[in-house]
Amino acid sequence: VVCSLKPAASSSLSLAESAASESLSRIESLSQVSGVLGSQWGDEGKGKLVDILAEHFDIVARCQGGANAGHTIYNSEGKKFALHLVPSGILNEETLCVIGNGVVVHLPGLFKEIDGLEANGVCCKGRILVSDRAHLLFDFHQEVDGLREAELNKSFIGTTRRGIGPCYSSKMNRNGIRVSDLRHMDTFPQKLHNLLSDANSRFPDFNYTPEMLREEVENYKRYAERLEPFIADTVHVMNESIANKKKILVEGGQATMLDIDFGTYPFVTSSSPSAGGICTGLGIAPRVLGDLVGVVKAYTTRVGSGPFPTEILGQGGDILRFAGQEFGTTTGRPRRCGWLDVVALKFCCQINGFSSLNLTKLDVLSDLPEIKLGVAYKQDDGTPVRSFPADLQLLEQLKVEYEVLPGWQSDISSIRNYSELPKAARQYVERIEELVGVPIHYIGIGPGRDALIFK
Ligand code: 2SA
Ligand code: GDP
Ligand code: MG
Repeated sequence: VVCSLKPAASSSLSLAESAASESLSRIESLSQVSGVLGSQWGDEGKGKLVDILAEHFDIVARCQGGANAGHTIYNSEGKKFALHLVPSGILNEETLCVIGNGVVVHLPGLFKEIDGLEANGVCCKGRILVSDRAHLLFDFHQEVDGLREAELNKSFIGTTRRGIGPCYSSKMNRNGIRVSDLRHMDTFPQKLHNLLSDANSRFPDFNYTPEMLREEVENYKRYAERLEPFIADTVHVMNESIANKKKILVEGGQATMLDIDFGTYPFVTSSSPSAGGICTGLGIAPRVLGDLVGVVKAYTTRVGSGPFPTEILGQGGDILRFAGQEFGTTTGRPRRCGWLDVVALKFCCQINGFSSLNLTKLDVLSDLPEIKLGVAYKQDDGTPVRSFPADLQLLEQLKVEYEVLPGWQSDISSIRNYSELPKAARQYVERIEELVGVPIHYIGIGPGRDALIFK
């Protein structure tokens, strides 16, 4: 089913036409305010689904994270775009893209991204709003990110070094600088001086000089001018849009297992990529939230350090990494690979209350003779672990129980109807649904815009 097909007018519909009409009505029935969230450790393919759904929404909004995110999408001509701060609705020219108050914004990075999009024929003018409440992420936050990682030595987190943790720390310390502060260039230098002095007193290798402040203030005078047309009270915009019956799609960055509260702390990011982050990161009420689609890869990947119970070490992991091209979209780092972890996925479904799932990259498993599903955790002495544990020591030691399912060993990348998938592929999909208790409505069988099966 090619998602962009419009419903056929004829009363005697072919199989392909009726499937297309069903898929369109499935997208159109998504709630007025819907969300697409990562349900593992990130890179599930959230960007692709958001790009496909964007055509049916007025606004696509980011609510958390920053340029640590890497969302890869392809336009209808197959041209590749890697987005970091700009929401994945940008390729659909009718969509307004909102960068909400919960996002941390590195302005030089944002401008570079916009310039890159414009150079590739994507018009951004008047289509991107940046919240006046969003915090500014400075170059020095990125430097501090690197210094913190170096200090942690062997127990480093494996951050993207995009300054995310240090910027959210400034926000929580209550000396952060917000987009609205750019409108007061008289007080801006003092605020920046306070932040830089803080870093200077904390890190011996951070060399703060008056010249550094002068240069950065000059840079920000220019950035402030360029940003002015993008700045908006996005809380007002979002709530007015909801009152005016506009359709809003929230695009999550990272994923629940990297959530500052629910993830494998401290090996997490510094924001709330789960459902709660939507309300705090956009200023909209919980009761307006409708459908939330959890995006889940048909196997698991993780980039950076931290526990990964179903990880496949050695050659097995390499096979998945190369078949799935599992390298960081932002940093190019090789991603760790493993089997689908149903215990973690159930935990994630509980926290977010997903109405449906998008199972992605099913095509990547096509060559495997058999596929494993991690279905339960046990302690060394055989005691079952009931839910995803907080205790990292326990997580590192537990044993995973697997179910082994047959592979299908055939190319599924050109299939567009669920019923045409090989029986073993359908069995895999349906076993996941059964174990997790959430329906899989979308199945990814390739990176392209049309490579989506509606179930
Ligand atoms: P950070 O930079 O402070 O948010 O890092 C903390 C942890 O969060 C992980 N993290 C990610 N994991 C997967 N994908 C992410 N985005 C990029 C991508 C990553 C890349 O799309 O591939 O290119 O390397 C992302 N962003 C943050 C990170 O690995 C740390 O474990
Ligand atoms: P995100 O951060 O969740 O948006 O995901 P990323 O863009 O970081 O990583 C997902 C990668 O998988 C990207 O390169 C996508 O183009 C690709 N992708 C998404 N869905 C599919 C799929 O169903 N099959 C295959 N083979 N690739 C996919
Ligand atoms: Mg990514």
